[in-house]
Amino acid sequence: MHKFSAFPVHKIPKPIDVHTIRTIMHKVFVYGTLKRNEPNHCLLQDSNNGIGCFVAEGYTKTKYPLIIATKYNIPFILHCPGKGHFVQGEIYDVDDKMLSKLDILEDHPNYYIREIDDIVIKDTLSQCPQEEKCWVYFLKNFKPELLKRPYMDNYSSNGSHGLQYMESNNESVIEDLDDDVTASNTN
Ligand code: PCA
Repeated sequence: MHKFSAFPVHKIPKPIDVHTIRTIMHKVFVYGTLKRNEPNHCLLQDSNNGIGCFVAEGYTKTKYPLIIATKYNIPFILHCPGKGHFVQGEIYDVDDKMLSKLDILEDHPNYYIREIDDIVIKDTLSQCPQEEKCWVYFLKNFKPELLKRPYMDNYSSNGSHGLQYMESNNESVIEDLDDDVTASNTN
């Protein structure tokens, strides 16, 4: 062992400050099966998928139709701003790895489209409501008849609608789902 350090004590180089190595985080607003106590929430909690940290409850600043569709009873926000309700959900801070896991689950950008939208944070203590720009999974190219379904403001798989979510994770199912909700391309 060296008795004397090569550096006088006051000049010993500082170790790299690990706190300066930042992970880029993204805010995601979830309104469906990814919420707490809903069937896909475990994905956000699984550290093998990356980081998923609860931030706050919130709701969309714009009204949207939140519906359940397909034979698997999947919740969708239809991208039809101004129609429906202010949709309730939860904001999470996620890292790149978690965001790509969520994209796989939602089949973005083929099925759901992930877009930034304004979310109002629910905070009973604050006088003026805070807003956050968050990623939200929308259904954009949808069949117009989906707008005739009942609109919800707060999804729960076990809600009074009786349309409990059924898991679907193989490719034939994805094609099936496309037929159920995606508008056919007329070009
Ligand atoms: N998962 C995403 C979109 C709909 C769904 O079931 C979510 O919870 O926000």
